[in-house]
Amino acid sequence: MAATSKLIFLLIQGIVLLSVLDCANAQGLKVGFYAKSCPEAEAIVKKVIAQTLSVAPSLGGPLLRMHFHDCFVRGCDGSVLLNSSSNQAEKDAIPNLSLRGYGVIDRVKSALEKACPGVVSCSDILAVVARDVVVADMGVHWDVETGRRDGNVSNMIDALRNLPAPSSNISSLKSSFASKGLSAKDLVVLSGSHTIGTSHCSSFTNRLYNFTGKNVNDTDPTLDSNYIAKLKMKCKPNDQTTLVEMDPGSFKTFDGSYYTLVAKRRGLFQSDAALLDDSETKAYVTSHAVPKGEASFLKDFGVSMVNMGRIGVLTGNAGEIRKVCSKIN
Ligand code: HEM
Ligand SMILES: *[C@@H]1O[C@H](CO)[C@@H](O)[C@H](O)[C@H]1NC(C)=O
Ligand SMILES: *[C@@H]1O[C@H](CO)[C@@H](O)[C@H](O)[C@H]1NC(C)=O
Ligand SMILES: *[C@@H]1O[C@H](CO)[C@@H](O)[C@H](O)[C@H]1NC(C)=O
Ligand SMILES: *[C@@H]1O[C@H](CO)[C@@H](O)[C@H](O)[C@H]1NC(C)=O
Ligand SMILES: *[C@@H]1O[C@H](CO)[C@@H](O)[C@H](O)[C@H]1NC(C)=O
Ligand SMILES: CC(=O)N[C@H]1CO[C@H](CO)[C@@H](O)[C@@H]1O
Repeated sequence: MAATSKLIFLLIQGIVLLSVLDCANAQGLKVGFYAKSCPEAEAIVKKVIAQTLSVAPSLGGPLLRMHFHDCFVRGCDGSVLLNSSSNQAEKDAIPNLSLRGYGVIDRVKSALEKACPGVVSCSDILAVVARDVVVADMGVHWDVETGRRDGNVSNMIDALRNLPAPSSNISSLKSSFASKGLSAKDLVVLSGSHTIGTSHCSSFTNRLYNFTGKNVNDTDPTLDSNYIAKLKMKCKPNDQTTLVEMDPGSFKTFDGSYYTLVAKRRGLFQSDAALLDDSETKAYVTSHAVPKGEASFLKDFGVSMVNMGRIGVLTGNAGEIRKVCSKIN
């Protein structure tokens, strides 16, 4: 090959390579994956979510949380949506007992199947829904990568092993996130999700009663004692049903007030309080516990959600596009 034609060949190769790298990350996800195959996909999701939240605003929290639970168990592959069949599915694991909103995902899926049958995966629906919930709750928009495909396995034991408990300390939270390729910054940023939604008393009553196991009146010293008194009025020991706003007064607004609460030792879970036990996560909490900290949190949140949305994804020919989100094809 003559020197010039060889150079041209290398140049073209370089351009092809660059354009491939440009629109897709290493795992084959990209923003606008459905632009050709289902151009209305994201608009359809947005519309169903807006309609849903206008009549049932409290579904925002569970719908955002669902993407987290999906991604931390077998990767973001829609496994959280599968019903139990021969085995017990993730849905039946204890941390999942409080997940709601499966019917909303089914409605989104039906609308998408009508527009573009067999094209949009259930795992991508969860990722786009999570973004739309945040936007609807007055958070900020980020571009969601799509192109995930759905897995065909869901089991309860995986959920129990992979989802961090609300009683987790900082070292186990950091190692849980690290095992998914997420950093301490992702941990502190994504925990900011607790600015919306509610929790069952049972997720934190251990901090209010018999914390040390010695005396029924022992409480968690890392929780503000005035706040303990308020929480005790709402939550009696062994209460399994009462719901408490995690960010009282603004639980429907996706803002930075989570960090103000945590800095005041009013984070609801031990996992929230634990963010003060590591220098990096603590610095993030304190520097965002001020009004001007909010904008940078909202920006960071989109970045960390994209990171979370890449965990263990199936792309290309792996997995399948489920027709119904609660069962494999
Ligand atoms: C860092 C480890 C985390 C722990 C230990 C944790 C734990 C919990 C617990 C125990 C609840 C209350 C469930 C209930 O009792 O009803 C909850 C609620 C929630 N979590 Fe987390 N979470 C963590 C991280 C995340 C992440 C990464 C996200 C999203 C990206 C998230 C989003 C939410 C939302 C939106 C709610 C409210 C759900 C509702 O309104 O029903 N959490 N979390
Ligand atoms: C999965 O379970 C839900 C709730 O029990 C039910 O409404 C739905 O129809 C089930 N899906 C399938 C495919 O059986
Ligand atoms: C953190 O929690 C893990 C798991 O429960 C435990 O093994 C570890 O000893 C705890 N670390 C500290 C510093 O308490
Ligand atoms: C407090 O916790 C200890 C240890 O778990 C338990 O043995 C005891 O029965 C509890 N006491 C009450 C009043 O719940
Ligand atoms: C717990 O506190 C209540 C109310 O202050 C008190 O009546 C009770 O005696 C205390 N119980 C114990 C075991 O200290
Ligand atoms: C699940 O998916 C894998 C890989 O895509 C495939 O080899 C396997 O046969 C599937 N299992 C079922 C039960 O569909
Ligand atoms: C979504 C889901 O499966 N929720 C169930 C969790 O467990 C409780 C108690 O067993 C059920 O009532 C919910 O339907």
